[in-house]
Amino acid sequence: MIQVRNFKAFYPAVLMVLVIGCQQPAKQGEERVPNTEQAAVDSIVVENEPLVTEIYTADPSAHVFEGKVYVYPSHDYEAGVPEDDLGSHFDMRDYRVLSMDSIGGPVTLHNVAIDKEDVPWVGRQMWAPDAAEKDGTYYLYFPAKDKEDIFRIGVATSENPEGPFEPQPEAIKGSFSMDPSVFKDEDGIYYMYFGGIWGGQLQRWATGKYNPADVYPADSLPALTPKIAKMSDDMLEFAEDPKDVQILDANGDPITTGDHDRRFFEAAWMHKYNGKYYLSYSTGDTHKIVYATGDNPYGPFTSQGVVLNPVLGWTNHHSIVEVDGKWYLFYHDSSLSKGQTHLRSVKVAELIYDDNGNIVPITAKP
Ligand code: FUB
Repeated sequence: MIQVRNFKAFYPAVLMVLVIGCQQPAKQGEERVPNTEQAAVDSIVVENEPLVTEIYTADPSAHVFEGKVYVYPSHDYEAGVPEDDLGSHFDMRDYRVLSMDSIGGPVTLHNVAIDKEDVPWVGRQMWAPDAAEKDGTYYLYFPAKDKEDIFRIGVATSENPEGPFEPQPEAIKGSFSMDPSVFKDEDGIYYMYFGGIWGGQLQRWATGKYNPADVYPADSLPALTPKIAKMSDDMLEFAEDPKDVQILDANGDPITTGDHDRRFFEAAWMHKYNGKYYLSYSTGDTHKIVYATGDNPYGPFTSQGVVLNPVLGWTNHHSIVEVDGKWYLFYHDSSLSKGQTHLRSVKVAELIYDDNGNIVPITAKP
């Protein structure tokens, strides 16, 4: 384990600015270009350092376990796989956990928590993970393509939050697509949210069965949604068939496929603030993290606004966690790799709510 002295700058909310710019969403098949000049609304501007610089890290899922902050990121590295529209260049092979006693304090980069060679069913691409704790056992949930190149979600267990984790021999039965995040509600029930379109393959499951053709609903029709499933008591399986999580506009109509500024792309995260359920997610080709609120874990959720404007790099991915009475947004950008989309670094900023429970959007400078 390496003690990291880094994480010197942490400049939370200071400036309200208007960032001006506009960009058309990329169509599938178009080149994915790093993006920093997107339309943005009034936002808090932050500028933070990567939590660690020894390795590239991305897709941070943050939790407080045993009084410390643990971050479960993807471990980006240069695998040498050519870039394509399905994200083949994100060819990660293991996970490393980060931890810190407090936000802004020294960050520990732990040893490899699990490697793809340890997981019999995994073929390639260990993407965005999450973790949960129940009765003293830690569960690492991770997506990867199986030997048939179909994304599944696996689970591995440990007595320690940082691992090493022992994988289940097979992926979670009935799992598909990627970006799992596990939310524990106040009644002690755990739910997994998951899914992602394009390279995440969610569109291939629209009929309930795998269809390798990438077909999407027409632009005017309801967009594909994230999925939710209650977890079994032993946390190793789904306790129910995954269900659609509906995201509605202010009129109560489903967000449509053509609404690239608000439709679900990937990276669903759930948190609860003042009794309300906040579903946040990435809009993919418009590069934002947005959120929608609801009254229960299943939704429906009503679209509200932006959490995080586009960062340097193509992907935008986050988690939201309360630490010592303050709320924080963990996110990533490609500043350390000077804009390489698949080599990202995890950062953290304070998250502010207004008096009505609206999240004040953040603009993160590289
Ligand atoms: O890191 C690989 C993929 O990129 C994640 O699973 C997505 O959320 C995006 O960040």
